[in-house]
Amino acid sequence: MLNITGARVLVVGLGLSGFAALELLRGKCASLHATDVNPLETMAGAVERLASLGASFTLQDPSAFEGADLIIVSPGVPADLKELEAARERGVPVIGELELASYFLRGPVIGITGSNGKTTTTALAGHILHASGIPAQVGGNIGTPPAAMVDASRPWQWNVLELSSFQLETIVRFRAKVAVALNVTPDHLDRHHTMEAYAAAKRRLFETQRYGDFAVLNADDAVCVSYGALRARTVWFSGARKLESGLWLEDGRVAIEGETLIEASEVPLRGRHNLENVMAAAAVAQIAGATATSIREAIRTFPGVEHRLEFVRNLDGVDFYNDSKATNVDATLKALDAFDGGLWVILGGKDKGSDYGALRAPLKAKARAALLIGASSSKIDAHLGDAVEKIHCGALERAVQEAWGRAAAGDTVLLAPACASFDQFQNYEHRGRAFKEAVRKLEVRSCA
Ligand code: UMA
Repeated sequence: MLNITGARVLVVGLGLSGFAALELLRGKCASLHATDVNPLETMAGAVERLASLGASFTLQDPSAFEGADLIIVSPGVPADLKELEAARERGVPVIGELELASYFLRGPVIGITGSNGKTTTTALAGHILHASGIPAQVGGNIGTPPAAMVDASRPWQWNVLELSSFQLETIVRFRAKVAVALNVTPDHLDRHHTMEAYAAAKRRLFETQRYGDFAVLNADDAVCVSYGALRARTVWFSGARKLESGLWLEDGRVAIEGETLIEASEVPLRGRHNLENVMAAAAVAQIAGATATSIREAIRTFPGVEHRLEFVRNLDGVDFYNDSKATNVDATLKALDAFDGGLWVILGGKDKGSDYGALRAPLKAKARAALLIGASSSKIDAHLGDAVEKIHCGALERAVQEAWGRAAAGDTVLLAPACASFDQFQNYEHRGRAFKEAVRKLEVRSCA
């Protein structure tokens, strides 16, 4: 059991998760301390918030970690930071914010992970549960830190959590009654170093499950299949073939145990990958008690999620789509898969150690040009070779203008960058908003 009473607790990272952890711990331990690589004064409102929490602050250096009895890390803080390794050697427990929250969160957890699609699936699962009258709150990597969900949690209410490898890497006791893995493809290799370590971090979600729990897994993904060999009862789904049991896509319809759940044409989201997300969310909702009828109705009315293949506008016959959340190569492949052709694809940003070679074939088949932006432009250029015309634009707004200047009616301008945003933007939301702003500023081209 976690010993908080009387402990001197250090919270590492003062973003959403760090502050949520501090709020949760207020009044529960002997003293609260915080550290961050950035000076407190550079973070809006942080001085006042820390003062109101009665927490002290030290800029992140080895001394900040001295004397702590318990260390809570934010998801963005590498678990192998040398100060954390040293603390573990001293016998100091180091846990993540998710693990901390799990000690206080009431109600069962639905944990949804995967390299791509987890935000859409989490939002959709929450939408179906709400529409079905099943009490649920939604949070995690999607935006609300688990620690900030504790107050509103109730024993009879589901906690639907989007979970990243960063959050799962350090779990010990945290357990999901229903755990979902959508797909596991290379991502965050700058943080996890190897694909094996990345897959192992996500595997933790299934390792802490018990008999009687459920695992909802993609039957076509080898890593997800490997998670099925653990303790939980597995519900499989497939976007590619008929299964013996579970959910699959067949003759243009989503089927549960062979019975039609919904026609694919009724799903208001583009792309086959979204049908996989629909299957996973439907499986989760069914386990939580939703009926096929209410699941179907809720899917039909799902508004989608901002920055995920989000339709922005049609101007002069040219469609603009914002998939700023496509922060890795696999997500961009899925976005390309959702269109037939005529694409002007905006790629680039902060590289995460990715290989962009897999984009060559679909770009050659479907794209009129790749518009390259940000720090990874040269690397992407080299990896794409001569598969597609490449236009170096530097900034996002310039790429939008360039694409608009050359696109013809029927074409699509797609932001699906395959990279993180941090070289030019605060985060992918900021990048998505900047794209939409640039698109809104475009004006109809006058006929010559
Ligand atoms: N920091 C340090 N030391 C370090 C590294 C970071 O002090 O060694 C500090 C930074 O200076 C900053 C703070 O840590 O002040 C940020 O902490 P954080 O990166 O954990 O960010 P939070 O604001 O707590 O947001 C986190 C998730 N961020 C990451 O995992 C990087 C959010 O996911 C999540 O929505 C939020 O918790 C609530 O659960 C974002 C994300 O990009 C959307 N996630 C990745 C993804 O989806 O690919 C995993």
